[in-house]
Amino acid sequence: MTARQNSSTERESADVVVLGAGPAGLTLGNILHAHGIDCVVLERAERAALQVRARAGFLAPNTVRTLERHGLADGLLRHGRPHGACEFRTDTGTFRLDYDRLGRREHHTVYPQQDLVTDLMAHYLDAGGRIRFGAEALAVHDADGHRPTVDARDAQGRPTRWHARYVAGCDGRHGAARRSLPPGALRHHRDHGISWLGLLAEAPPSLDTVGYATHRRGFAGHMARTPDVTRYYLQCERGTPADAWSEERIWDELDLRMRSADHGPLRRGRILQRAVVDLRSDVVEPLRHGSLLLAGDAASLISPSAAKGANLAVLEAELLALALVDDLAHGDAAALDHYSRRCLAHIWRAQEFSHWMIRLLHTDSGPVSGPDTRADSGPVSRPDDESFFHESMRRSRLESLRTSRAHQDWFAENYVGV
Ligand code: RFL
Repeated sequence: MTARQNSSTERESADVVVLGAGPAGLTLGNILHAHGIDCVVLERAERAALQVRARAGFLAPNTVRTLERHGLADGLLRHGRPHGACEFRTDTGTFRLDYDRLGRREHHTVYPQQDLVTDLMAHYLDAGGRIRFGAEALAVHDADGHRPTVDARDAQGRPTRWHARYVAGCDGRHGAARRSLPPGALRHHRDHGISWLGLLAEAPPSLDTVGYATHRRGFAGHMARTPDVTRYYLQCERGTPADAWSEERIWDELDLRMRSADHGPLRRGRILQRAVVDLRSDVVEPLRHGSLLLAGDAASLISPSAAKGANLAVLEAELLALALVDDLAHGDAAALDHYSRRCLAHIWRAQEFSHWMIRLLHTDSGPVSGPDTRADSGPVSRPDDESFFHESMRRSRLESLRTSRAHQDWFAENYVGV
């Protein structure tokens, strides 16, 4: 349904205009479309680019169940791999937690985010859903009323105005939804002051677990993605350009921090992608502003330390979709009224655990960028330093996780939970 508005602006409409085709927008679009709700997804990127954009990969059991409930889990059930253990390598020793035998005895499913996005797009389009690729949302207007509009630019650069009943802002951290929030919206922001060099290596996993290494030179992490591709993280100094380190230096540093001398060398390979991630938390409150509703990264940013971002996005998208169906198909607005409060409870719980993980995994002394001249143990700082106090607490937290079954159960429950 397209009409000319004024001389050059296309005018289009849908009951729900979804901004962004990431895990949040596509889960939402699929559920709405399956319930007969008129919706469209506006996505700035082209389809091919979305299918190779590697990000998260650990799906929580709740995420899998949510996608299963809506017939969206075929690919991940066929190709995803169960994962239920992590290993902590520290200067006081190494220990492994089989979290699938602790807490709720649940495991992750490893399935790369770009594969999930590819599946969700195919499912939605095959069912007759509308996505406008190359369409960038610029601003949301009149969200305080019942007829919000979205100004967008289509793939050819032509201005388009979308008329909607609701706008779902699933366009991530820098999207138009966040930019269009009214002045009263709160943003709770925390910069953890820590940066990671996120790497995707064309190399088989070197451990059969997630690997978390705390080291005086900084944190290093290992996460399986596929049998041939592994994600690594290396803590780096804030402001480090992503291409500052040579591949050889990256692998040497990973070997050092992961303590390969004790555990065997990492399986090296070409670095396929690299990006610097500044660890930040950011929560918008509330998530509903009249007819504009936020989900996924647009609603809250969470550091990747506990693999929660994509999982929260799917969970929120389902809650939002079902609330919109209640309202638009059945005239019942109660779930929509509670949407923000319900999501924020999950978001803050995930933020708290992610924050706990950040404090567990980073020493005050790292990251160190020069050559390694110090031994791998011994005092990190003088006993009168504040950093000594923090470091002692961090070590105590690790020791408690290593030895206390109650603490391990708590960890397992939170690690797989959203
Ligand atoms: P997404 O996936 O960012 O999707 C938002 C979509 O909106 C589009 N978009 C717009 N479209 C139209 N108009 C505009 N103005 C638009 N602006 C943006 C974008 O092109 C995009 O397609 O958000 P969503 O759906 O909320 O999903 C959230 C997850 O993607 C995110 O939480 C995680 O991927 C975070 N994350 C990671 N999480 C983990 O748990 N483990 C990881 O290893 C991990 N690695 C990562 C990550 C996020 C990264 N980014 C965003 C910097 C690595 C990276 C590089």
